[in-house]
Amino acid sequence: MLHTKFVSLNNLLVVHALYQQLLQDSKLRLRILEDDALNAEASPELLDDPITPLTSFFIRNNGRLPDISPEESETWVVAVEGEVERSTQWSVFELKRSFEVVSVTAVLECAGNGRAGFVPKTDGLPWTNGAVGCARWGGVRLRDVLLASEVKNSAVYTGHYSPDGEVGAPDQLALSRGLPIAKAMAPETLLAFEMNGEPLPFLHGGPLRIVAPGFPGSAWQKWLTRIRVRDCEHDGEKMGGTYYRLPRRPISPEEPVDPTLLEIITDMPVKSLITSPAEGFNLRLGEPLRVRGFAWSGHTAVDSVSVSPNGGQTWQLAELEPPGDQFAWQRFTALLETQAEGGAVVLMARATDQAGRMQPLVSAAWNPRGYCNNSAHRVCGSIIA
Ligand SMILES: Nc1nc2c(c(=O)[nH]1)N[C@H]1C(S)=C(S)[C@@H](COP(=O)(O)O)O[C@H]1N2
Ligand SMILES: [Mo]
Repeated sequence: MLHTKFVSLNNLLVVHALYQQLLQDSKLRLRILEDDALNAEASPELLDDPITPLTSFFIRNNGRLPDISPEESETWVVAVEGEVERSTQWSVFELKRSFEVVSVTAVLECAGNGRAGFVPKTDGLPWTNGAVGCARWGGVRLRDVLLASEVKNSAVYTGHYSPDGEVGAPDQLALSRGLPIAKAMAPETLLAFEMNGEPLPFLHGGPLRIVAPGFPGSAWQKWLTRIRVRDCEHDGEKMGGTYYRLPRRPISPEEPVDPTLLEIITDMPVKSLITSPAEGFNLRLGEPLRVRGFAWSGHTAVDSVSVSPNGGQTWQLAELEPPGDQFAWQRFTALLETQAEGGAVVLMARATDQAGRMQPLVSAAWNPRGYCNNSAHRVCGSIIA
C-alpha cells in the first residue's frame, strides 16, 4: 500500500516537472492542477484583457498530449466522411485557399469551470474560476466545408476525432465529441487554425481545432483529423453516461443518477468574473473601490451586471459595455463606496442575460460531474483604517 502511494507520488512529481517545463516562458503563471493530463488555469487577475493573451489562456486535456512532429504539423489533413455525397480531405493550406477565412471573438469555457465550488464534491478536476478565456479565433466555417462535401439531409450530428489517447491507455481515444448538425452549420462554428492572430498553438489544438462559440469547451475538439457526419447523435468517447450532461430537473446528490434525465450541454450559462481588484487586495479607508471584470452567457448577450461591496447585502448596477461580437465577453466596471470603517470586504458580481437568466448567489444546481457552476464570483480584501 505504502509502496503504491510512493510510486504514484513520485510519478506525479515527474509529471508535474515535465508540465512546468512545457509551460515555461509561455504559460508560467498558470496554476497546474494535479493530474496525469496537462490541465492548468489562470487566476482571475490574469484575465483582465478583452482578448485573453495566450500566456494566460487555460489548458484542458482529457488525456495525454498527442505526439505531433513538425512534419506532421505542416502536412496536417482533416477528412470529412459519413453522411456526405463526397468524402473529402483538406490540408490546412487547402482550407485557406478554398474557403473564406473569417474570425470570431468568442469565450471558451470548460464546462467544469467552477466545479470546486460544489458541495458535496463531485468527480472531475477542481477548477476554480480560471478555466475560461476570450480569444480571437481565425479559420474557415465548418458549414462551408460540409457544403463542399455535399452533406446529406440525413445528417443529424457530427463526430470529431483526434489522436490524443487516455493516460495509461494510449490506444484509447481521450475524447471524441461532436455537434448537433444545426450548430455544425451555424455561421460562427469554425475549423480554426489561428488564435489571437497567431498560428493556433499546439497546446490549444494546433494545427486545427473546432471552435463552437456558446457551447462548452468539450465541444471545441483539438488536433482535429476527421469529421464523421452521423445520422444519429455521436457516440464517441465521453459523449455518453454523465459526461458533459446536466439533469433536466434539479436532483439531489443522494439520488441514483437516472441517465434519461441527463441532457448534453449545448449552451453555457450566464456568468461574470471580477478581474480587478485581485483576491487579497488592500485599500486605504476612504479610497474608492474600482471594480472591473467580464460577463458572458452562451449564445445570449448580457443585459446587466450588479456589484456588491458587502457580500451581497447591497447591490449597485455596474457600467456594462454594450454587446459587440455575439460570443465575446462584455466588460463591466463599477466605482463602489465602501464601509466607513476598516475591515474585511467581500466583493461580489452578478450578471443577468438578455433572456432574463441571473447567476445564482451561492451555488448552481448540483449535478453528478459538477458542470456549469455559475454562482456569483467573490473576491475578498481589506480596508486599512
Ligand atoms: N482532442 C481533444 N480536444 C479537446 C479536449 C481533449 O482532451 N482532447 N478537451 C476539451 C475540453 S474539455 C476543453 S474545456 C477545451 C479546452 O481547450 P484549451 O486547452 O485550448 O483551453 O478543449 C476541448 N478539446
Ligand atoms: Mo472542458
